[in-house]
Amino acid sequence: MRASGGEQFLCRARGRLKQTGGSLLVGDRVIFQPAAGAADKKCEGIIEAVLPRKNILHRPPAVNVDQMILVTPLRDPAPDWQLAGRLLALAEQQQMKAILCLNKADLVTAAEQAETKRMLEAFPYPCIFTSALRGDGVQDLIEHLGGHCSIFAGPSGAGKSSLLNAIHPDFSLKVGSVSDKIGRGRHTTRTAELLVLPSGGMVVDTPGFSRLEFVDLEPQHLAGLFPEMRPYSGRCAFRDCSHLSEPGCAVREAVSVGKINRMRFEHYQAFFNELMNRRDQYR
Ligand SMILES: Nc1nc2c(ncn2[C@@H]2O[C@H](COP(=O)(O)OP(=O)(O)O)[C@@H](O)[C@H]2O)c(=O)[nH]1
Ligand SMILES: [Mg+2]
Ligand SMILES: [Zn+2]
Repeated sequence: MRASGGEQFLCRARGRLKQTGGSLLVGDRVIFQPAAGAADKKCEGIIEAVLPRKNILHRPPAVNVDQMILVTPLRDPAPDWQLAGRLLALAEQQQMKAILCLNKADLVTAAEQAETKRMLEAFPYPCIFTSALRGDGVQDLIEHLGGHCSIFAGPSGAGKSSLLNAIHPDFSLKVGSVSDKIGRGRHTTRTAELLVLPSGGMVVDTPGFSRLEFVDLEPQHLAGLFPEMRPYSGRCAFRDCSHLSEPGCAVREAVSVGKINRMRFEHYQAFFNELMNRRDQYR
């Protein structure tokens, strides 16, 4: 545990932590009592209570995260835009801010980068082109991290650990997706760790996600996770419009005139159908 002044304490819980059913996760805020007495016990403490959690992420578990840095490689591996869309919806569901970080900018030409920029017109999140290798965008990213607790998400091999090392070389995080894969079946640490930035803010590195499903989400609530749709979804002819095929749909109209990014709308359609199919399966 880290006190508000920054000193670290090794803590035990007093009995069972009833607020959280006994569990303690990365990012939890607690009230603890520094151990009294002997000087060698100076850095020990006892956790009295866990404060209410603002949000919770599963796989890897982390709580009280303010913002997601979604790292998507421009090449090697090719960008999985739908996975990016899924993670952004997940961030919205957990009331986290999100930033899209397009990494490995050194591997694409200026023309390819411009093409990606065009594709991201009317994208509702800040987009930063970065290169952990060359340093592009790293300063910009640091500025977005100040004062927040941010989780680095995105597929394995995207460059999350490399970017964190570029931001703060002392992190010395292990880089390389290939060795990650070899280590997976063995005793590799798969838990997330909260890292403190000298420039302010905290970050959580994650091993990456491959298959992610929406949890506790009904199809009719999906549009609420697309911030750019919110100004239009109340203006559709039907109050319960799914925005897929109904006449008089203000959302589709906004897509057709370029006010909503087309790729984002395609993600919405795909996720909506997925949620409907899943619901039908369990009927
Ligand atoms: N060319 C290039 N390679 C990168 C960049 N960032 C990461 N890599 C490489 O991509 C691989 C995966 O990086 P890593 O940080 O382990 O990805 P993670 O799984 O998302 O943490 C490693 O071989 C890195 O050296 C970058 O900006 N440019
Ligand atoms: Mg990594
Ligand atoms: Zn509609």
